[in-house]
Amino acid sequence: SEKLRVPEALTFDDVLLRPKESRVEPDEADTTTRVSRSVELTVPVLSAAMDTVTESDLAIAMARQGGLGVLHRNMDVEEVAAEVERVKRADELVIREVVTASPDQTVREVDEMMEAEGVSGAPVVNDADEVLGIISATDIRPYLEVRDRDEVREAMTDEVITAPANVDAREALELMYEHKIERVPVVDEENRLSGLVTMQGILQRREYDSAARDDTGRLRVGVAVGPFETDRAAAVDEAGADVLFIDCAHAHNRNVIDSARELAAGVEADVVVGNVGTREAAAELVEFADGIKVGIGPGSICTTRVVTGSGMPQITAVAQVADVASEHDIPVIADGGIRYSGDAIKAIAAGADAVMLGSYFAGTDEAPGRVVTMNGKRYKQYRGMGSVGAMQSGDDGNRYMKDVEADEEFIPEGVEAATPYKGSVESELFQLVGGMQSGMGYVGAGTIPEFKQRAEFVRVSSAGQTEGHAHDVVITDEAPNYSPD
Ligand code: RVP
Repeated sequence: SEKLRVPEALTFDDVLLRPKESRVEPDEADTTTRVSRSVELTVPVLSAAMDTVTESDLAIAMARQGGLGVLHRNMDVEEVAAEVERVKRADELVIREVVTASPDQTVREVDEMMEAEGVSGAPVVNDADEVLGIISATDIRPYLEVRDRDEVREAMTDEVITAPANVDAREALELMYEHKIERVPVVDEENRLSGLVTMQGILQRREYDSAARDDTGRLRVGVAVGPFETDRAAAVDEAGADVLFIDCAHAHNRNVIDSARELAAGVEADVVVGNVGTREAAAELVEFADGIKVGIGPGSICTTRVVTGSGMPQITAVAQVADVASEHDIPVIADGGIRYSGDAIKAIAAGADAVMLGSYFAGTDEAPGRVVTMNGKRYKQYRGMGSVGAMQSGDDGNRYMKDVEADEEFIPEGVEAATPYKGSVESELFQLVGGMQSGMGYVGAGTIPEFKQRAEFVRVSSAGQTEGHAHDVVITDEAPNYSPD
């Protein structure tokens, strides 16, 4: 029967990268990529928009390391807008929420205030927010013993060095060196306080020299939005989100596409649409999306394929979508099913520009939720967004259910689980990206575009698959990038 003439579809374990002549040392391999039309990353890795994975803490850590966190949508609109702002503010050169003193406070009061706020200096402003001076712990110290009821105006430095709103890091540092100061208030034309630049802040930013930053130097952040959630989209766009991820388990759906197209036209941020897993779906999305996300059922906590009988093995899905997307110069993100760095680089070989991972990050310190111990091992909770728990705690518009009330019975497509506790995102990303760079080295490619060109797959049998894992040995020490289960 025609019905039984079926095409083959492959996933990670079905293929390996064919080694090729190389002049590339792994640590020289450049992983710079694009996740959407105008957003570039130095690290081609995103953390999943799931309520046990990405909130602002993880998003901040991801962006500092050069990747991108995508905030989940199991929180209400105000909450997620505040989360976006937290990420955007985290590494800002100019601090906007400044602790200030008033001239007629006593020295003692200001000392206590600075202690409580965890700062060691404060601009002194009047009721109109005009900067009158600046006071630091050093200014206060001599007063505290004998004259702690003196007013701030006595103790402050009144010849204060300020900077204009458009100051950059270099100029701020120049001012600090020249005047031997550690903080510079930022003022408008009328000398009203609009922010503060600190030496500590500048040095901290320097530590993250490959961070994902927007044009004004703030960290980048992605946000998941339901295809029909116009209000959420508008709110997070307004809050400064860099990329919106229009999130649907099956985006190749007429209503979803129509709504996503409209939503994309109304926002300033780039818009990535997904998930899809076929050429035909990609052909629809390239018309309006700034990026396409691929994955129908590969996720570790996902039961879509078992429950619905539908899906597409991930290497084939990525390759098919990338065939179409690359013709339109639209980035592709491979989402789900990645367990090892080798899987991640295979996804890129298949045509993806970046990868998204859930379980890999769910066990880190920066992911929400606490560490639990079972049988002497440490874990963190990790659950599918289409699991019973996530759908019950989510608001409406969850990507795995349509028009379902919270207390209604529904058909889950995910499970609730636990994943081994892992430590910091920084060390997890170091292993992941390092392994990907080594993969680029085996293929002899120095950049992601070159790698996509050069990479070729070979097909692996199940014997070859067994051979590839540690075998016929008992592992005695855990490797930081490999666990056999
Ligand atoms: P993984 O990295 O294999 O844990 O997969 C994470 C991905 O799984 C998510 O980015 C999302 O696309 C998908 N997901 C999330 N929830 C569910 C579900 O409940 N079925 N699937």
